[in-house]
Parts: sequence; structure tokens; C-alpha cells
Amino acid sequence: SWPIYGSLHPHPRHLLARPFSRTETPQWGDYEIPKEFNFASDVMDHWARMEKEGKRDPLPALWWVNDKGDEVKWNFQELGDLTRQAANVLTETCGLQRGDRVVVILPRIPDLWLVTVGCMRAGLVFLPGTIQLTARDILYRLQSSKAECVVTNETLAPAVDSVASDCPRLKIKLLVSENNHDGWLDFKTLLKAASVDHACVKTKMQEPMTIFFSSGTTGPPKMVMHTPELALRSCLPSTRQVKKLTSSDVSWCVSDPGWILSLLESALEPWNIGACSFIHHMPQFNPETILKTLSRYPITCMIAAPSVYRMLLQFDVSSYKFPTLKHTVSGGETLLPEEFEKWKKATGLAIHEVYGQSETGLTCAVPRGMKIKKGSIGISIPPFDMQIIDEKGNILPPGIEGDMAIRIKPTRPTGMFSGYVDNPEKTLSSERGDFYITGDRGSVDEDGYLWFLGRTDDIINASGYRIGPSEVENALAEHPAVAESAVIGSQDPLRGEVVKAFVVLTPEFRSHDPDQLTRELQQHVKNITAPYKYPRKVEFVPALPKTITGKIKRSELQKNEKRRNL
Ligand code: BCO
Repeated sequence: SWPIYGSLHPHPRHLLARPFSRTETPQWGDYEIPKEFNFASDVMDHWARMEKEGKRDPLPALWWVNDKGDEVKWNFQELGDLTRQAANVLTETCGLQRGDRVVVILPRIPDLWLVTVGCMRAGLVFLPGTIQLTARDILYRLQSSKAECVVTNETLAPAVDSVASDCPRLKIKLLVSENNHDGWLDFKTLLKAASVDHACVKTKMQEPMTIFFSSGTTGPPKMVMHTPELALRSCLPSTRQVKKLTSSDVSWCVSDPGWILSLLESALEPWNIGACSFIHHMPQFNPETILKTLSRYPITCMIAAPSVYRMLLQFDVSSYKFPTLKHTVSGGETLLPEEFEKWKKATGLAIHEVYGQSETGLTCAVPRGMKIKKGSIGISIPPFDMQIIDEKGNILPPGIEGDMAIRIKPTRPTGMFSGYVDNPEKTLSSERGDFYITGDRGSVDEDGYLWFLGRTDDIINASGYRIGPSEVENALAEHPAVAESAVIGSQDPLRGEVVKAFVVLTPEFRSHDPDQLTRELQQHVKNITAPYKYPRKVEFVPALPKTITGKIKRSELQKNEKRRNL
């Protein structure tokens, strides 16, 4: 049954009519929530059985490659055994208990997926983090989450060691490496020795499954809690219609494992349908490697942030042949109509936009086969009902700009976050009337297509990364040259937006070479917090615009910057 949307523009649900396949996973309706659900046993083990019965193409479930020509291919049966072994390492060897929290900071290596699914099997709560995290970021995450376990690699182990003594709840350090390290348990060796028998936990729908860290305008990143509903959402008929993958697809998500996009698109969504998740482990982002990989491997679907497409388009994309690529998707930031056109001209493929947040997963999309309106983020995907509302929570008619909001009453849609951990005030302040407020402004047209217009707050979206200005300002404040600073987003042709810092110098640094000082401040921020946040633009100013109460007027800086960028 479909909900009563109560909107002025009915949901274009006919666009989501679904085909059936004989090997489909157990079905839940878009508005149906079972009492218990575990993606590992309910979905992945189903596909392992299909393989055994010869009902799935002999395609890997995880196909991993790197720059050196190494390759790993695991089908669902192998993934099943390995993730059961991973669950045993975490519970039997490490002694972790259902509900314990595990911070996972790993690059795109196969073990990342073993740990993630191992956590699901054991009912452990996994907290993914990008490998760009610094020691200070890691300290904050371990302390605020009260995690009992951290899993990382050799590169980041020293950063963890430098803060571990300040994390009294941290009991277990698991290292994924070819080498041993003092004080660390060796995941690879333990995995080999672990039993392949493990009774998957029957997780209740209200139980925590994963926590993402999400930046806000003020303060450090907030912890966004998701239950197994997030995984269930990936299995719903309407979600499947977005990309219309089948079990013969090879789907590549280019996003970093620290973000929700990666969990959804490199694990939950492809595996739900029995497709292959393709991973290329690039130590450093390299657009040419992406182009060559698309030419060389039988990838049928790619999903990446618009910045990735922009960076690819700096090369002669049309000189490459992508023989199997059929479907391209972008998410995480705004895709401009001219970028859409350039990609289409070079590849013959349209880019289908998806829209979402750490709090919501994917809520809007241009489903495959649906008419594309360039610049629109598409329609809301059931059970999500995105509306444009006013400041009192009333739904606005088509064509009027307002707050983009998701209906959460009377029913919270499946897959929506359950709240900010230990922060009920923040959770409550994200709601208005019957809606969750995304913090984005937008409008809807007569056909139900949504149009993103910008943020209501000061959050910066640089190359698909959500960055809180205060995180950068706080890092800058620790440099002796900085008397005060204000950080905003500045338009950028390649990254959509980049972080720009307006800096007032302390007297002793005013005579320093500005270029040299810029580089020093950039490096300083990279050392303190995840480097993707560093200010790519720095402007030294004599003073910052302020209100009479002394509050920095970021809006004035934003207005001037927009005018300058025109
Ligand atoms: O540009 P610089 O060289 O000065 O600095 C770069 C990196 O070189 C550097 N860096 C990276 N890793 C480092 C490091 N430095 C020290 N240690 C490390 N481990 O730091 C700067 C990082 O910036 P970047 O990541 O933007 O750089 P890059 O390499 O140009 O990457 C470009 C993109 C487009 C690949 C990258 O920005 C990207 O992956 N963007 C997409 C983010 C994304 O997936 N967003 C989706 C989030 S989920 C969501 O939005 C909800 C659902 C739709």
C-alpha cells in the first residue's frame, strides 16, 4: 500500500512499476518492516544458496583490483564463509558483544567488506571513517562513540596508538596488514584460523547497525545512527527501481568507504540484487585510472560524485571505449546541466542524479528509464516523501522555493536515521511539524521533480564532502599566525565548491610572504583534520564583518564571494 502523500503533486509512482526476477531475494513491500532483519543472513546467504543451486551467474559478488594488477574475486559463498570467519574473529577472539561499537578506518581493501559484513553478522555497530582522518579526528571518534574496537591499517595504526591511552573504552586494536605490530591483533592471521561456522544474529529493527559522522555548521561532526532499516531499504522494490540492477550487473561505486554512499552502493544495493560490486583501490585518486578501468573491466554501472565526472571530463573521454557501461549515476553534490551534456556527448550515456544525506540514505533519484530533467535531482523514492515546506511546516505548491523536508509523521520512512547519538536536542531540532528538515533549499515542479537550490546553513559541499566551517576555523585558530578566521564555500569549476578561509593575521605575521603563509596554513589544517577540509583558497583580510554582538557575518562574506565569482 502507498502512503497518503497529502501533497499538491501526487507521487509519480507509475514510473516505478517493477519487473520480477525468479531469483529475487525475499520480498518486503515498500511500507513493510519485519521484526528482525539481518542483511548478511537474509540477503547475502540467499545469494550464496542461489549460487549453490546454479541459479546465479558465475560472477563474483566482490571483484577487487588495484594499481599493481592484484585481483580478488569472491562469490557469495566465499563471502559468506569469510564474513562468518570475520564475525568469529570479532566475537570469539576479540570478545566483542552484540551492540559493541567498532570504528573501521580502512582504505578500499577487500578486508573492509569482510569486517563490515562480519559486524552485521555479529550485531556489532560499525562506524566507518575515511583514511584521511588524522590522529585528532580518530581521538574524537573513539571518545565520542565510546568504541570498544578499532580496525585499521599500518598507515593509520601510529595515529591510533598516539591517542589510544585517552580512550579508556577502547579494548581491541585490530590491524589489517601483512606485518605484525606490537599491541595489535593481526586480522589476517586470525581470519585464516577462525571457524566458518557462525550463527548470524537476528537483529531487531530498532537495534543500532552503523553510525556515520556528519558535519554540522557548528561543533564537531554529529553521530548519525542507523538501524538495519538502512539495509532493508536497499532491498525495497522502489529502491531497486532506481538503478534497475540485475544479478548480471557489475556495479562500481567510486566513493570513499568513509561515506554512506559507499556502504549503499558498494555493498547493500548491488548485493541485494545479487550483482557484483566492483572496487578499484587507488592509493591516490587518478581520473585516467578510472577511464582505463571502465575500458578494461566489464563494468555496467558506475556511481560517483559529480566532481569525479568533472575530473574525468578534463581528459579526452570520447577517445576511450566503455564496451559494457550502460548506466551512470551521480550523487553527493550538484551536477550542472553542461556537465551532463559533456558526459553524454563523450560517452552516449546520461548521468542519473541521486540525492541523499548520511541521515537519510538516498531519498530522491532519477530512476533509470525515467525522463531526465537536467539539473533536477529527480523524484522522491518511496517510502520517502520529500516535500517543499515553509517555516511553519506547511507544504508549498510547485514552483515555490522552500525547505526540502522528508515526511516522518505519522510514519518514519524505512531507512531514515534513528537520531543523533547522545544528542536528542539536535535530533529534535532537525524536525518541524511532520517533517525532517534536510537543511537544503529547493522547489518541486508540477511533475513532482525536485530542484536543489542550496543550503540553509553554512555547511560547505566541496567535491561531495560535507564540511562544517567551524571545523576548519578551529583548526586555523591553532596556528600562531591566525588572530581569527571565517570559513565559507567558494564556487569552483572543478569541485563545485572549495573551502575558502578569510584570515586576520596576528601582528607578528603581517609582514610574512602571503603565498608562503597560505601554504603553511593549508598544510597546518591538513595536519590537524582530514585533509579534504583544507582551505584551497585563503584571503588575508584586516578584519571580519561582524554583528554588533560580535558574531561573524559569514553571510556577508558568502554574498561578496558569490558576486566576485560571477
Ligand atoms: O588537492 P591536494 O593534493 O592539495 O590535497 C588532496 C589530497 O591530495 C590530500 N590527501 C588525500 N588523502 C590524504 C591526503 N593528504 C594526506 N593524507 C592522506 N591520506 O588531501 C586533499 C584531499 O582532497 P580530496 O579528497 O577532495 O582530493 P582528490 O584526491 O582531488 O579527490 C577528488 C575526489 C573527487 C575523488 C574526492 O574529492 C571525492 O572522492 N569526492 C567525493 C566524496 C563523496 O563520495 N561524497 C559522497 C558522500 S555521501 C553523500 O553525500 C550522501 C549520499 C549521496
